[in-house]
Amino acid sequence: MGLGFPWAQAPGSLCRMNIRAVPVALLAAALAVPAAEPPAPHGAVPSARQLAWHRLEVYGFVHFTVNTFTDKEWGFGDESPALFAPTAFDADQIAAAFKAGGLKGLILTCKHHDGFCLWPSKLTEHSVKNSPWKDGKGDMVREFADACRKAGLKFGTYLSPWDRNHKDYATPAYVEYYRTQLRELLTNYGEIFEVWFDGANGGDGYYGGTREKRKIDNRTYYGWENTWSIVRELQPGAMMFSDGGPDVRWVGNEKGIAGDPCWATVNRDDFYPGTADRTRLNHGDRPGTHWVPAECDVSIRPGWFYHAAEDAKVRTPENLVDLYFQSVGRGASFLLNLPPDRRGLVHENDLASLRGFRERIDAIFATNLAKAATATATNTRGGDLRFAPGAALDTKPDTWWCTDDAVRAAEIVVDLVRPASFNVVSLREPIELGQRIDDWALDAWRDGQWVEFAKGTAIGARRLWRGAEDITTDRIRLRIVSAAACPALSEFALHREPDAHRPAR
Ligand code: FUL
Repeated sequence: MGLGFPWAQAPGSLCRMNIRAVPVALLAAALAVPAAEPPAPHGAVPSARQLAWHRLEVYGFVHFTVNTFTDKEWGFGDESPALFAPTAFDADQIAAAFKAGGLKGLILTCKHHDGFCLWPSKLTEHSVKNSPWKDGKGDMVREFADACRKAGLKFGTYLSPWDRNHKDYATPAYVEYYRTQLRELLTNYGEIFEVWFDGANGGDGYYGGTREKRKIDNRTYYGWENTWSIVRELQPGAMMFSDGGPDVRWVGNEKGIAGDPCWATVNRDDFYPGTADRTRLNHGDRPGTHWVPAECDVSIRPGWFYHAAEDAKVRTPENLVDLYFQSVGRGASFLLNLPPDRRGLVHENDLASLRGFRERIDAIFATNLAKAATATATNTRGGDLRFAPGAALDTKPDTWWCTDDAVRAAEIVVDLVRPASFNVVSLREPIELGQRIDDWALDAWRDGQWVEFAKGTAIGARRLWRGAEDITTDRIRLRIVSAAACPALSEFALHREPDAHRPAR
C-alpha cells in the first residue's frame, strides 16, 4: 500500500521540505548533514483507505424513502411502493447543495429499515420499480451516483441490515438476500467511498405480512466477517462504518459531537454493529489495538427524514460551525444529513443554512496567519532540515517536524515577525506514523513572558482550538508536554474567525 511517506518518494532528499522557511545558508549547510531516517510508526496506524478518507473531513447523508411521504422516521415495512412519488426529484440539485456546503461526499439510504429499495433490485418487488416515480422505470441510486460523479462528490451507500418488510428476516435466507443486495450496490454504481452498516434493530415489523416481533443476535446473526469480505472484494477502497468499524466507528451519539479527547484508536474486537459502549466510542481507547476513527453523524433537522413541520427547525449556520469544531476539530469526520423533501429536492431553508456554514468556514480558514512565519524547535530529528519545524508551517500533509527517537517532550516557537490576532489554532499529526502526542499546550508571548492560552491531549488527524477572544502576539509556543513516541507535527496554522460570526458567549 502506498502511504505517501515523503521519504518513499524522495529518499534522502530535501525536495519536499519547507524551503521557504529556511535561510539559504542553512539549506546549503544541510546538504552536508546526513539524512536522518524517519521514526518508526507508533501503535495502530491508518490504512491507505483510511488516510484518504481522513482528508475528506466533511460529507453528507441523504435519507429518502417512503418515510418522506408518510411523515415517519421508521417505516413499519408495510408501506405501498405507490407512496413513493417525488414530484420534482433532481439528483443534480441535491449534489449541487452538497457542493455549496463544502461537503465532499454523499451517502444515500439505498434501503432504510422499511426495506423499500431506491434501485430496481432483482431480488424484491418492494422498490422504485413499483412506484409512480418515472413510471417504475427509474433507478434513484444510479441518478445519485451519476450526479455525484458529475459534481466531483464521492458516493457511498447505506443498506440497512434490519429489514422490516422482508419475510425471511431473522433467518439465514435473509442474510443471503442482504449480501446479494450489497453485491448489486457495490457492482453496478461505480466507486463507493463508504459503506454504512446501521446497528438499529427494533424487533417488530411487517415481515411479509406476519406483523410480528423478530429478535436476532447482533453478534452472530449477520455473520459480519463474511459480509465485510464482500466489500473488500468488490470495493477495496471503501471505508466500512458501523458501531465498531472495521474502518470507521460511530461516535456514540447522533448529535455530531466527538468527545474531547477523541482518539482514533479503539480496541476494535470489543465492538460489533448494534452494540456500543457509547462513552468508549465517543473518546476512543488510548492505547487501542486498531485505528478506527470516529464519524459524527447528525441531521440538519430534528429528524433524519424530511417533515414539513420541521421547516423552521433547521440548524443555523452558527450551529453547524460549532459542530464542525466539535467533530473535525477533534480528529473525527462530520457526516451531515440533508433529507430531500417530497419534491425530491433539498429544501430552501436547509440550502440557506448550508451556504452560511460554508461561508463561515471559508472565512476562517482562507487565511493562515502563520504561513509566512519562521519556527525553531528544541529538537529536530538528526539535525535534518527535512524534519525541521518549518515543515509544520507549510501545512502540507507529507512534510512534518519530528524529533530524535529518545525525545518525549519538545517545544516549537513560531515567530510571526509582526504581531497578529488569531482565535483559531489548527494542529495535525502525520497520522501515518500513528497517534504519538499525549499532551500539549500553547503559550503566547506577552509583556516579556510566555502565557498559556490553550491545552489539550489528543491531536491526531486534526485538532482545532477555538478561542473566545483574540490572542494578539508576535510569538507563539507549542509545548509537547508528553508523547508516547518521539513527537511529529505536520500542521501548525493560525486563523481568525470574524467577530460577526463568533458565537455569543
Ligand atoms: C440510525 C437509524 O435508526 C436512523 O433512522 C438513521 O438512519 C441513523 C443515521 O441511524 O441508527
